[in-house]
Amino acid sequence: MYAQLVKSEGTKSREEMSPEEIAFQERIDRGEKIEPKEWMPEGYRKTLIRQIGQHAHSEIVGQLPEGNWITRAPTLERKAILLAKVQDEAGHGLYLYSAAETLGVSRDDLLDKLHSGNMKYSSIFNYPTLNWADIGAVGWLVDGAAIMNQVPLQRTSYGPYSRAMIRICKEESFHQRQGYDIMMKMAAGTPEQKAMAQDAMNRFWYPALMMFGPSDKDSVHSAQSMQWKIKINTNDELRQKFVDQTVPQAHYLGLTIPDENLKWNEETGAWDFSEPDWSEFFAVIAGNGPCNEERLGARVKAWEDGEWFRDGLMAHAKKADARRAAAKHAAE
Ligand code: BYC
Repeated sequence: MYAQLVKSEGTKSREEMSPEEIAFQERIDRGEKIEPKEWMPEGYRKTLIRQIGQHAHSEIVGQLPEGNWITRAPTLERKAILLAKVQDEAGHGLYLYSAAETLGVSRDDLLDKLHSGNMKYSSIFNYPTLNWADIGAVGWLVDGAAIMNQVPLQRTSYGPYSRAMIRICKEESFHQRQGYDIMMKMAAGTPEQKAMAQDAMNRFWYPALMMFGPSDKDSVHSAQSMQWKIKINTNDELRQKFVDQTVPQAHYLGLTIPDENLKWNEETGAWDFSEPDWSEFFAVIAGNGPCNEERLGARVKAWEDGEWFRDGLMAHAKKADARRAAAKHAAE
């Protein structure tokens, strides 16, 4: 069915699987959820830690480009909405770090890997938000792409991840609508405001398309992740769905998608579009995007600045434990 997918390293045919692996695959095929204490292949655990960890990192790094605009939001209402959205992203990070912890990895370890550049976060957050229209474009296109990817993940095979995604998706759909609402105001505003909306769309269109990951022929993990139902769709399938959903929304705003090859295809019943510049994508995920240094620097600084607080919490917890132990001892 997915002939275009490259075979992921380590993907096994049924003949190559151990009896435990066969039983595990049969559970997945029946649509059962896998829960934390149950047996799972080491590759399944590692893939989940990588994906959920990267996803959690994306949420907290994703706060940075929008957080910059809270103090500069044009009205009190816009400020309150943006503040709520940015707080939601912190919550998403926390659910996801908790889901990853159920796989036996510590949050400190995941954060250490992020800070040392050994774990990724979404490419999209390495692009700058230059003006208020960018906040509209981020909500509309970036959160729009995020939901397109995350709705199927509600059915992912790992129980804690799938349950976290249900709540996250509810909040993401509000995020997407707040972005579109900003774009509606800008696109219906003065010629200068409409030009800002178009400029933001021009800069965020291709980076948003890149969020779905490399094209299927270059996606090293898809085949195995789909066999395990960690991923439900291929990267290209979701990218196409996103384009099909977004083109009419852009037309409604009176904005032009920055792609000369964008064309309705009667045969496929979908929009044909240009691929992003994949060399740019690979440069960004290798650490060489416009804002990689700034984003990682901000996260490392937040971690270091919070050390006194973490130390305080631990000292308080130790004292409370000692008090409880002493009270128990006295009562015996
Ligand atoms: N950015 O084999 P592939 C959000 C990496 S939105 C960076 O296709 P996979 C938010 C990939 O990790 C975003 N790296 O991988 C929204 C792999 O490298 P490694 C978060 C990327 O995992 C608004 C290599 O490329 N959403 O949170 O099967 C506000 C080959 O790729 C990207 C999620 O994380 C990328 N865009 O598929 C705030 C959703 N794409 O790991 C926050 C969950 C690919 O071997 N994740 N790579 O070194 C997924 O669904 C999948 O992991 C992906 C990639 C579709 C992203």
